[in-house]
Amino acid sequence: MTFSLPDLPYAYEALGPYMSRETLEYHHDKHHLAYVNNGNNAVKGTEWEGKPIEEVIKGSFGKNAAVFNNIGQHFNHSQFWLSMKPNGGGAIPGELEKALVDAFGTVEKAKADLIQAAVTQFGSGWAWLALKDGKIEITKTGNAENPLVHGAKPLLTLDVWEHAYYIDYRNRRPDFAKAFIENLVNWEYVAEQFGQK
Ligand code: MN3
Repeated sequence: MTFSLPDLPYAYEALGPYMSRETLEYHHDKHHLAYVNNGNNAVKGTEWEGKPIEEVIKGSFGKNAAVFNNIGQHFNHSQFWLSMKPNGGGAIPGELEKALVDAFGTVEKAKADLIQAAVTQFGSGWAWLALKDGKIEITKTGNAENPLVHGAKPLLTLDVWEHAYYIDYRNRRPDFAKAFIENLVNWEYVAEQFGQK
């Protein structure tokens, strides 16, 4: 069994004007596809061939850079597409909203902390809302790293590699992070992930 590129859960134009068709064509059809293809090649003949994705990621972390980087990026991007929806950002489902208030004081503070994590991740990487030991946390990781290798479950995934925003925002990563939080996040998906804790 090999890994395959998931379809986007919305049309290419659906996230405009916050994320363009052109960005999605490059990001999903070219960048993500390359991680899938390179990951399948890297896994071939290793102890991780045919294993579930989370097992591949946790097992290859620090042991096999080609496997970890490509399969990690496949996982991260799959989560990223699901973390967005057209007309996103609105109301947060009750139980998740309560958990965010418990963890960060206010929803606005949680959003601000997430934007701050995205902006301060130096170089390529990711910002996350994750669940660890029953608690919601905001983290950032470099390159392909993700919460799985730190014993946490990703709830919300924000790609801050330049390829995620350069076509639409050029160097303005803070504007991209703000647009993601305010206009793109699929809070129902995040709540669903939180509910499965
Ligand atoms: Mn990316």
